[in-house]
Amino acid sequence: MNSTVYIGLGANIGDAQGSLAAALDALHAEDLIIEARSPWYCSSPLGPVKQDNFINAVARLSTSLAPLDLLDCLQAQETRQGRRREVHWGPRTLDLDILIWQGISMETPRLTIPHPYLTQRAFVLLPLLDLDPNLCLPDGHRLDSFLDQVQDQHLYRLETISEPGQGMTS
Ligand code: A4P
Ligand code: MG
Repeated sequence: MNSTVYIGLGANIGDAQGSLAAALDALHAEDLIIEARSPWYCSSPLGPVKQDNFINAVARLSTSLAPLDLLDCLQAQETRQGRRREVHWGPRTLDLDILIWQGISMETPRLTIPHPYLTQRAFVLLPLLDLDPNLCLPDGHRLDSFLDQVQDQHLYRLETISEPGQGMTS
């Protein structure tokens, strides 16, 4: 049976939007279907590292993979697209994070779901809500209840919300 999963995409080196679109195209496969992508957002860098603005987006997937297998798949794609893990929270060509896995909460050394910083980041909350305005965490909390605490974070949407049938990945 397939699971519904939301992943976050981010990049701030080179053609960031092109890299994120290329990653979604490459990930789309028999055991991993990209169902929808949020609009692209431009966001100020969050965290202690001084770096360029990011392009961020979120995608909804349907997959038959197990959580750690999906993480392997995302990390392999990051590596294929030139990701180097040099500075924690530093600049990157491609970052793919698992944000929400419907019905699953887990905390292991390699993987925490929901993503531990999800509720503190406007650049994931807003695109998640674009895709599914009533989305909740596995514990039942509505995502829109966290918007107040990220109001001071700077980001803007780069496009209007896609109509069904429009290209998802480019
Ligand atoms: N890991 C644990 N849980 C997860 C999960 N749910 N999804 C582990 C993905 N990975 C998860 O990640 C480090 C390790 O986290 C992985 O090996 C995996 O086993 P990483 O991608 O190698 O390193 P990182 O990205 O530097 O660390 P992290 O903690 O993933 O950072 P974040 O959370 O991705 O934050 N500002 C803006 N505006 N936009 C951004 O996209 N991103 C970051 C990085 C900082 N500031 C930003 C943005
Ligand atoms: Mg990451």
